[in-house]
This record gives sequence, C-alpha cells and structure tokens, in this order.
Amino acid sequence: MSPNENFYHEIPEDHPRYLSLKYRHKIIEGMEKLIVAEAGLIAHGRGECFDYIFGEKTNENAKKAIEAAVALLLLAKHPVISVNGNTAALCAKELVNFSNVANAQLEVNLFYAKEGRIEAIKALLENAGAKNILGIKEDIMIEIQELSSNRRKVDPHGIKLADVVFVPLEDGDRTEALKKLGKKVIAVDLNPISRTSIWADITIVDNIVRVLPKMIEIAKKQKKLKKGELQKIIKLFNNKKNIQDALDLIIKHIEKQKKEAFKILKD
Ligand code: PTJ
Repeated sequence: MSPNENFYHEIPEDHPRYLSLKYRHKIIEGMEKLIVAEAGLIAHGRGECFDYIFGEKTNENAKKAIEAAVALLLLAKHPVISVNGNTAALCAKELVNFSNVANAQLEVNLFYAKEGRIEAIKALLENAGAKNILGIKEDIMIEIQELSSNRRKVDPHGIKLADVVFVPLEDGDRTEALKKLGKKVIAVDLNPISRTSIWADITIVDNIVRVLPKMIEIAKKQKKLKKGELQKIIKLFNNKKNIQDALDLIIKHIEKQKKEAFKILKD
C-alpha cells in the first residue's frame, strides 16, 4: 500500500470536500502506478477549478449534451471510446460498463508515452472486466498523418475505422484532426472554451466522474427507442448553444458565489 492509499483511507466521509479529495487521491495513486501521467495531476486540478465554479453538479445543459452523445454513439456503426490515464484512474469500472451497454470499443490512446503506462492501464481495465482492449499492441498501431503528438498512433481496428469517437479529457489538437478525417467527436471537458470543446460535435461540459454513470443510465433507456427517435435527439441538439449556455452558467455561478462570499466578508 502506498503512503497515499493510507492517506486516502483516512479522509473522513463527513469531510466537506470528501468527494473532491477522494478523486484527487485516485489521481495521485494512478500516477504512482503509472496509469496517470505526471501532467495528469495538473489537468485534474484545472478540471477541479472549473467544476468548483459549476457547483460540482451536472446541470440541465450537460444532461442534454449527454442525451445527444449517447444517441450518437448508439447510432454509430463503429463507435470507439478513447481512454487516457486520468479517465482510466477515475472511472475504470464505468468505462467498461458503458462500453458494454453502448457496444463501443475501448481504445487506450495516450498523450504522454512512458514505458509501462499502456500495460498499467490495460491491467486496470481488465481488472474492471474489460475484454478486447484496443490500442495496446504497439506493433500493429498505425499513425494519423494529421497529428504529430503521441496520440497519432491509433489501432487499425479502432479509432482508424471509427465513425464516432468519444474523447473524455482531451488535450489540444486531436479533435480537430479526427474531424478532418471525417469522424464525429464527442468530448467531455469541464472547460467549455478549450480547443477540444470548441471543435467537438458534442461537448459535455461536466465532470467525467458524473458523466459516465449518467451515460450508462441513459444508454439503457435509449436502447429501447427507435432509430428515428434517436436521430431526433441528435437533430435537436446544438453544440454552439450548448457552449454558450455553459459559459452563461459560469457567469451566473460566479455572481451567486460572489454574493455568498460577500455575506461572510467584513469591510
Ligand atoms: O493520459 P494521457 O497521457 O493521455 O494524458 C491525459 C491528460 C489529461 C494529462 C492530457 O490529455 C492533457 O494534458 O490534457 P489537458 O490539455 O490538461 O486537458 C484536459 C482537459 O480536461 C482540461 O480542459 C480540463 O479542464 C479537463 N478536465 C480535467 N479533469 C476533468 C476534466 N474534464 C472533465 N472531467 C474531469 N474530471
């Protein structure tokens, strides 16, 4: 057991920041096990900051985006869930569960290449019940010419063939590259103005730890719908409005938190 695992178990459940601390320590433990890149800690901190501003809950706007995202994945011919270190460390079980419910393949795709990382993520996902994980056989990987980062390496049976790619917690330029290749991209990003958020077809502005359980729940319901009903959900979704609404929510929450802080602050 690592020192952090010890600390994690010591966080009292009635601590006002219990959940936040729990996920923070999952990320730290993930880094110690090579699952999470060192920079993943910083990425998580950025996410925490946005989540704090959003009130750490799934808003109506995000729910609509989740509905459209699930419908798009269910209608896809070849849907792929791209897995990075942070997402694996935070939600391995949910990734596997969602992959089964939505019939979408899991492909490990990392920005930071480091010996042992792919194997560590593979083991974590397999322990959570995953079978046939893609992106783990270095010798068969092919490269996307539109991309120069390590994410250019994709599985010929996965992202290369995919018509819809689900990319939780993504850095910079891959969404743009995937779009150029004619793929539909669904992003999960707490920052509504990141390049990924702006370029994606559907941007879920919410925390991945809340998004995946909700996606599982919705996929189970939507699987009972007809193709036309799923198409209608997608047609009614507008990502520009979605981003606009997310930004308006930030303004609203900051105003609200300003008022609350000023009730406590003295002159
Ligand atoms: O495991 P790797 O090597 O593939 O690397 C993964 C990270 C996340 C380190 C890499 O993709 C990266 O550096 O990403 P960025 O550029 O920091 O972007 C991550 C985005 O995810 C930021 O906009 C964060 O606000 C957002 N984010 C962080 N944590 C969460 C999140 N969004 C939703 N849920 C979170 N828990």
